[in-house]
Amino acid sequence: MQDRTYAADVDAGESATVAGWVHEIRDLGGIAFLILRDKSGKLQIKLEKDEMDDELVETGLGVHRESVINVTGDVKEEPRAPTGFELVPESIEVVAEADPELPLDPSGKVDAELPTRLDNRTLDLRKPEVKAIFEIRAEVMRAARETFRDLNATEINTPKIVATGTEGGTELFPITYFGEEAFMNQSPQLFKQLMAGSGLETVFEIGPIFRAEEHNTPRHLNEATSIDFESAFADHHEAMDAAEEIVVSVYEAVAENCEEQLDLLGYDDFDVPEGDFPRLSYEEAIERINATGELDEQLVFGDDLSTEAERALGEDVGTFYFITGWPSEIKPFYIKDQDDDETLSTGFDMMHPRMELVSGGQREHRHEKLVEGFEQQGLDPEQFEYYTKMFKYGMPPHAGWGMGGERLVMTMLGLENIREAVLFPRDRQRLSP
Ligand code: ATP
Ligand code: AMO
Repeated sequence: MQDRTYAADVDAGESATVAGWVHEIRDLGGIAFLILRDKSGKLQIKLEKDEMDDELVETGLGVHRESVINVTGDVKEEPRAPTGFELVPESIEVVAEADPELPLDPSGKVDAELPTRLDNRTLDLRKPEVKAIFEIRAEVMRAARETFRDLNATEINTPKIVATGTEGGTELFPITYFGEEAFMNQSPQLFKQLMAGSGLETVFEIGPIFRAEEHNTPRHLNEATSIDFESAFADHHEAMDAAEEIVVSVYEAVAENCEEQLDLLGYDDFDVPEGDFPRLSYEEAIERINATGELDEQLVFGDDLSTEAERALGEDVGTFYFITGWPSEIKPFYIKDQDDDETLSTGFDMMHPRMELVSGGQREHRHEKLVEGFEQQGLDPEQFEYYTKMFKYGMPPHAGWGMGGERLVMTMLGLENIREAVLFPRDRQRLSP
């Protein structure tokens, strides 16, 4: 809109046209106030009944909350106004009238349950503290992209409709592709590896992954955003360094560029992790978990970590940390075994004290070993020929990881439910909006 001024940018002594939503109407008798809200904040519009044109006052007072209006008038300094300024209108145009019955109250005076909020995201994101989550999420993605550039990584986009799964057969969403069975991709895993072997060498992707997870938990989505990294000539130690760099740099960026949003979310001081996250071996990790006495049954080598186990260890460690050297048998075929001990893998996870954020590892780049791995995992190597064949034409050693974008935002902001970090979450109950 031409000549529009944001509420936060008005200056006393100027004429301005503002546009936004009617946040509140306060009729005090002789004087009334409309509070207009836009992307930048709020502005008080003063209606003086005896002194202003009747039609103007009527328009202003007749409008329902959350209607969209354009207002033109003079800006005055007014210490009693919430922002120190008020606008004395010459004209008020009702651009889009809102129903008097709203499914949720964007002024936040009446709390709404999460399902109601998710059904009405348009209204929900008129609340500054909800909008703040998504502004921070955008900053997280922006900062991650910038750090990837520093890591000399090229952004790629890989297909989301695929012929095979990679992360275990049961969690696939099947679709029909011109009469053929196909799936929604669970991970860019195989494609990013193929690109690590290409002239690009170091790549990243920020995109959707689809998991037909049966369980409905506060930290799983059926469609999530994965931040993926893959680099040629790198090992798992270097991959962990890169994951740490991304986490630290996005926290730094949020601390620096999202002060207002953090304020709205109630952060007086926002802690930026310092890096050098402890790297515990899997064996140390299960020993420490067992020592907490929090689990009913002691963990033994080969066990995966349950939610309770992750939580117990997270409380014990108290910061971000890595778990390295996972048993080979519980890591996927594409993860390389350790050179000196085939029972241990180069696979790692990066943990936030609340939950797992990242999985990664060095990859098996030797063609023969890779094909053996498929067979061991009960997968038919023929189906993956499009992938394995490229390992015959000069595949360098490479390593990488995938980081859950929503989990990163959720843990950063202390959100209780991962759905709060997604505009339109997909879960067992939710396919629209
Ligand atoms: P005033 O003489 O203080 O401008 P008024 O007599 O025109 O006010 P009232 O109905 O007495 O109008 O005001 C109602 C309330 O609104 C009072 O508490 C007053 O302090 C407050 N108020 C008046 N004008 C403003 C303004 N521009 N911004 C914020 N509050 C205001
Ligand atoms: P993994 O399956 O562990 O590894 O996924 C990597 C990270 O993605 C996030 N994540 C999820 N977040 C929300 N809802 C889900 N259903 C969900 N599933 C996964 C988690 C997890 O740590 N290909 C490997 C990565 C690699 O080795 O590069 C992979 O996908 O934060």
